[in-house]
Amino acid sequence: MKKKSFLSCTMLCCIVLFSTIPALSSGDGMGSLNVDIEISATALHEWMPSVTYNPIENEFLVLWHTTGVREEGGESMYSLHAQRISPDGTLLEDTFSPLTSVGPGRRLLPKAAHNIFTNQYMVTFCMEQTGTGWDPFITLIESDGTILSGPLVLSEKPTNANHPFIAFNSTRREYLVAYNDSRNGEHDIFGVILNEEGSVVKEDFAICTAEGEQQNPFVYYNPKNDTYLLNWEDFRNVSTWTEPGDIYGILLDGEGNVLAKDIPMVDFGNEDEGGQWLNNIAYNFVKNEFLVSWMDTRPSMENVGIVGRIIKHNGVPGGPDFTLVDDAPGGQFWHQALYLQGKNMYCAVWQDGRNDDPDVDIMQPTNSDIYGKFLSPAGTPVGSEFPICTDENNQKYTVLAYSPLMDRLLIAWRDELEEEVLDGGGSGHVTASGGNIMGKIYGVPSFLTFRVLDQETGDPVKGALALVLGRTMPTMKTTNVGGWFNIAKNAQPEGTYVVVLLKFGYHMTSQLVDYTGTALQKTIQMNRWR
Ligand SMILES: [Ca+2]
Ligand SMILES: [Ca+2]
Ligand SMILES: [Ca+2]
Ligand SMILES: [Ca+2]
Repeated sequence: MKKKSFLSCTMLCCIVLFSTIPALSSGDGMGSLNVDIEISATALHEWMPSVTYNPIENEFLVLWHTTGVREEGGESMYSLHAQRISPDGTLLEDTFSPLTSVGPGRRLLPKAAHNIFTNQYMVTFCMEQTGTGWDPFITLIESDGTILSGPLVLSEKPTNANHPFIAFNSTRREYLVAYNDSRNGEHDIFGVILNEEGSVVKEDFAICTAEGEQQNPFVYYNPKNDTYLLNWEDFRNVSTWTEPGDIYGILLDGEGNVLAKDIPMVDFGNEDEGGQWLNNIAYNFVKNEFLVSWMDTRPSMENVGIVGRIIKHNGVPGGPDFTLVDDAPGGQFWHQALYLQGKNMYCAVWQDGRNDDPDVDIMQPTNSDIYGKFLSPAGTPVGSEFPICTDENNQKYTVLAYSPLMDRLLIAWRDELEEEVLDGGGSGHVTASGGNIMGKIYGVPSFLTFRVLDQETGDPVKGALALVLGRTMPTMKTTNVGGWFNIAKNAQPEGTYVVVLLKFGYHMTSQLVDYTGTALQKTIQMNRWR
């Protein structure tokens, strides 16, 4: 043991020494890796993808629902589907369904939240049942897609619940699911808190029951304060959701109690107010504040654009709202934004009409595309907007998730198809059309990606120090919660490298690897002291 300790000390001294050497010049940047993925292109009509990143397995989960090409009320009409995707864009195993069976009811809008403690996903969706109509459900699945429990109905009322959204509470190891339903007449926002086994902790409770319609809740969990920020489309000031509404929000504590109620995220009552729909929330871990954003039709916009606002951790606006995306011709709307840890930037992706016929109705586009941009923590542009998909016809409903380990985004969307047989309904109030789910890995290429596992248990070894030495400056990394570390490609010369791993309680481990110019991917096992 003494000899090992001496070796470890020597290594640590080396690390201290090496860490004083300045870093190499910048390597390949964001977007140098750009991989197109056909996620699902069956004869069914694929709709509305959602994407979740799993830091334990270092992979993405994409969920969607399908319609069409089936008998009315038949077994698999409106079914749910899932696909695991690696950070290099490889489809992992086959598509699977997060439901054990498919009944006669239609089901749609699946969204997942990942639990880093159990490495499971809770999936929420809406399903149509005889007697009660649309109800919100959850199901619990393993990271490999194995179904553990569910479907469990969260609220069974004949009130057309819809637009479910889910967030994981990493402090309490619970989930909050929010949705809208009309048990009180017009749509209100309700929620349920569940534990990580899928049992209800706080039964179906009212989140916003203001006058008029409130719908389409978005939920973000803030682990620093153990709070949830929600926002939704709010039509308290108009007669229905097709008229120009607003975005309101609420701040809840970890138990679901109200901390700040009726947060008007967009100011109502000014001349330039316009209509707001399609809300989003991103969370800046460093500043402990939120970027909320939405589609906006205010008269000062060129056509339709995206507007955002900083909301502080206590629910108070950090300043006035500002234009996030509006520079190009045509409409920019269906969007998602998130914060990129480590980069200290936001990324937004959206459906863009700049390449479409200028006279086209925004709701009936003929050539919409997907674009993206990076933004500073204050919401100002970083670099120029970049095209993500400008293929013929319509690309819509774009979403994204981020792997901080790989510094890569998975961006997914629906590619509308004219040639697919149009048989069967659309998706809710959305017009029927054929389509597929397509995607892109957009990010930074790798030099080396390793996963470190305990030899005995096979569990990830997190917090291990990894030192990579060779024909370039030494690089030091720490393994993440899944035992992974990754080094970005940075003009490393081909040749032999040595990877040294250190962690208290484990024998020092080293491995020689040959780098031939293509990304190295390996698993290393570490042995515990005895
Ligand atoms: Ca209401
Ligand atoms: Ca408004
Ligand atoms: Ca297009
Ligand atoms: Ca299809």
